[in-house]
Amino acid sequence: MDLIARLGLSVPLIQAPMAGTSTPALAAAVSHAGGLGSIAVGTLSPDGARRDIAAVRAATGRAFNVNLFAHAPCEPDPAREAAWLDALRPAFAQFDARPPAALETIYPTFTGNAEMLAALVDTAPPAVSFHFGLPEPAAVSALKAAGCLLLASATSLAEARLAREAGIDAVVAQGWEAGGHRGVFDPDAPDGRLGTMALTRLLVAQSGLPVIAAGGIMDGGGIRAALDLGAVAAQLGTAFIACPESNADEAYRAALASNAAEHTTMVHAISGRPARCLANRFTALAETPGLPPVAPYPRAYHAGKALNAAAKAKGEGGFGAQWAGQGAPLSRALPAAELVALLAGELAA
Ligand code: FMN
Repeated sequence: MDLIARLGLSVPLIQAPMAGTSTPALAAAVSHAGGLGSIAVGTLSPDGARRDIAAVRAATGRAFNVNLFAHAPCEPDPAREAAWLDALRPAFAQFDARPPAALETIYPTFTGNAEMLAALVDTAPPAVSFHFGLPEPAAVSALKAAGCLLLASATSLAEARLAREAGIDAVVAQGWEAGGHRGVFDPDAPDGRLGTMALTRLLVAQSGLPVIAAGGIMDGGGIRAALDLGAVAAQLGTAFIACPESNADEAYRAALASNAAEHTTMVHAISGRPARCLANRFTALAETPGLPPVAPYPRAYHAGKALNAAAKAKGEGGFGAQWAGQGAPLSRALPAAELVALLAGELAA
């Protein structure tokens, strides 16, 4: 299957779905410029997903991607969560605030989510991608019958093989360098931490699926390197955060544009799953010795978002989920269409 031809792309480039940061306007601008724009609906309700899909469609007639979280359903763990909230109490107190009394599952997984599946089948986006795991067989069949091309993140050969067995059409090889949440299917299993180069090559050779390379790719030279490794396209997230069409707040943009971009770190404490973030006050807090185990994903994120809101209310932006990959210092703050044109030009040079 020629993924690029099927999606009608003129640049072998996917703007990564970025929950909380990507927007319909960003996705539409990227798609309109010849790449594949993505929206992330994993944190939205089915109605929110329908609204965002309609917004992309209203802005461009070109193909786009809709991303979902397919993690294992979250089991509340009251004792562990109470200890975690207690450990965060002093951080909240710095901003005259208190942690939430109890954690909530702030968004459900796509797994078993019949209403979200119905929203996707009804709207039939050209591409649908999954992070943190794979959809159930019935969802794969329904989405394929609706004409959707299916993509899934894989951080290892084992995950890529599972994607192939599940009927996924192409795999996003997410290297250790990548910004945002690691797509590992089981966050409690050992993580081989493969870098983008080794993982892309491995999946090209052995997964049996077309491979999209992701992690640390910031410019046309990086995209070309990914193609040289045998990838059919590159997926770039961090490169698009500084676009005016993104939802990144001022503190995030300022950090990305500063020397702070030279330091990213993998942090569990913000959401309950490992994610690569600009080193900031939250990641420093996460390294405090003697912290109890972090509450499970996404329940920990309820507290993480509350702490950021409390800090922001007092003018401190350093507790944000400032996800970014290792290529962050190469970020360029350009409108998305200009950035895609620049990337295409660099790739062709
Ligand atoms: N991947 C997803 O599949 N779904 C998401 O919602 C998602 N959110 C992200 C948010 C941000 C701000 C970033 C930087 C990445 C996110 N990712 C998400 C990971 C990307 O799909 C991709 O793996 C990553 O951006 C590639 O690395 P790079 O950021 O170095 O380009």
